[in-house]
Amino acid sequence: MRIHHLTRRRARSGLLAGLLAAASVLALGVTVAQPGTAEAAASLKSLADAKGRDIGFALDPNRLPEGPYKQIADAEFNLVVAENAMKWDATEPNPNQFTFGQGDAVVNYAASGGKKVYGHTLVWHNQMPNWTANLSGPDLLAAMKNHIAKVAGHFKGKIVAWDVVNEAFADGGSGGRRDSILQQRIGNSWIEEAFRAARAADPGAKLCINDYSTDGINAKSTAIYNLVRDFKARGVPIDCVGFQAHLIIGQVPGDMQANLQRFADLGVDVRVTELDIRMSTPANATKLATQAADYKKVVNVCLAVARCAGVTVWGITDKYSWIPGVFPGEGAALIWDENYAPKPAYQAVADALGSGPTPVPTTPV
Ligand code: 9MR
Repeated sequence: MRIHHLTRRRARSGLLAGLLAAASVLALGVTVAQPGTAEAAASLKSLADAKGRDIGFALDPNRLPEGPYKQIADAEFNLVVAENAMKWDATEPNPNQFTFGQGDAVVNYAASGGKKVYGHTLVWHNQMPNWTANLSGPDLLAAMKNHIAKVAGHFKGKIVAWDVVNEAFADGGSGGRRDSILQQRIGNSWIEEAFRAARAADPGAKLCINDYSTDGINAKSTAIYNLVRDFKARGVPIDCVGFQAHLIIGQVPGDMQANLQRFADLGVDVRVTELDIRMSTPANATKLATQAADYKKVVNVCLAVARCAGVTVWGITDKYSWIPGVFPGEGAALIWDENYAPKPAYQAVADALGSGPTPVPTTPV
């Protein structure tokens, strides 16, 4: 697998060379694959394109003026998801008053580079605007349906798939719903109401349910599995399941492929939606090697499941990752470091995307 000089040098000579390479990046400006050169052939984007899979990243459009951020975003990905810009608090800060500036910036950026947009997220108990806090059940249901109609309606035709509902299930072994205000006030029907509203608003978008700690087979993933099976049986619209994969080094579930496959066998697409693999900081060569192997495992899981649409990483650089703010003492979870130097995980993802048979393109049905 040909990959640009910086990455090859790091892979050959270990951490010291990596540090020197990172320093040279700082001195010379970031080296990323440039369009129009032979090196561009080895971008993650070109490798994923050849496999017919998506390689995505969570975008903060406010970072695009930062040169290396935009260079990597442009060169390495064929799919974009808004890290925060399309959430309820960002799009409807006051009742029925919509602000699409940031979301439009994400869509416009994607369109300028021919990238797909994955929508995140129509309904989530987090990042709900304050005005929803005291609504009665019927009013909250009406507000949720209006929000979905307006937001999915605004972006209609531009979104390949929406996380319609995010993180609706409880942690731990209960296999139950999360005790959110949506669940408390509307009751069990809120999830299917959301999916029906999303289908009506944008019939062309695939509709997904998304969650974390569901990457392996466990009580939480089985609860979602049962919901998808029930929706399919009753004709409630659902097309896909997202597995966030906020993982810890050395802990990729051994049954992740079997888990994704059991969902695919229900007749839905699957996708790794928010991949990052954290470690205790500071990083060292051993931890980075483990992380690289783990990234490769996750990409290989997706490639092994025919209905896995792709893998999305939850950001570009460790500089802006959400991890250290939420898990103090942990971080270094992404595939470019804080100085935008590619980590061993970058080469590992490239190796996974570049290996094995490349499917013969078929006409989409
Ligand atoms: O990365 C996002 C961070 O910038 C926000 O502050 C945070 C707010 O809760 O949400 C983060 O993204 C989350 C995603 O939307 C849903 N799954 C978990 C992600 C990490 O918290």
